[in-house]
Amino acid sequence: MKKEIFLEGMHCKHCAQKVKETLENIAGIAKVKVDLNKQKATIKCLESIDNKILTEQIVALGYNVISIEG
Ligand SMILES: [Cu+2]
Repeated sequence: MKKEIFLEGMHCKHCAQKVKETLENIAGIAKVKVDLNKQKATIKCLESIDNKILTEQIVALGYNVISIEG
């Protein structure tokens, strides 16, 4: 299962890395790719993950979630 998370507020490589690490730590997420230029995180999940959880984790870091697709 693949999901695309469209974000707002990542300014540099460190932001992207923080988002990547946070998403990687969520149980059920197998692979995370963060594209800083596109402000997008692509995740591969092994099980269904509630979008609310993804949003909460990202907002807690200080970034906004515009939408989640997939
Ligand atoms: Cu940054």
